[in-house]
Amino acid sequence: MRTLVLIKPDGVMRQKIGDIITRFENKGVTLIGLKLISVNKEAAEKHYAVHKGKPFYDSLITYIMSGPVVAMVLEGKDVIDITRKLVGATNGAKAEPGTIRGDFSSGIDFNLIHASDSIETAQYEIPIFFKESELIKYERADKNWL
Ligand code: FUP
Repeated sequence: MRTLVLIKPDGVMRQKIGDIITRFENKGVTLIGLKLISVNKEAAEKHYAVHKGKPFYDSLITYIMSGPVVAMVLEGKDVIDITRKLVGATNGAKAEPGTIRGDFSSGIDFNLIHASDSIETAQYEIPIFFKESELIKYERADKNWL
């Protein structure tokens, strides 16, 4: 199972890349794709198509295009649920302490990170940012302990 994670421009600008990736590494999922990108309009609109027409859609598109984004693909058993738990609730004000949003975000406008919410969503989102050839297949050396 795979999921797409984006560290959004506020996360990059606030120097949280290392902290966020460390949490995923520590938890035991496998990082199989990683890049620093500028999200163009086409990718932004495709990624957020599900929110088209909602009042926050335009600001969402502006936000994701406002600076560098770290895109990654994580792989592992139950990786979607595990990742969503580590990310926390959408609104940082309500996210539990210990989660990424709970620790670093205090609102909904800038909540640092995106993570796919289902297998179908992951299958839709991953190809927006990665070619299959950019995903590296390997096993973690500590896999038997995780
Ligand atoms: P999440 O899956 O937790 O990232 O949340 P959603 O897919 O529901 O929302 C995607 C992004 O839209 C959020 F990161 C923030 C933004 N959003 C708002 O700004 N206002 C809302 O009411 C809901 C979402």
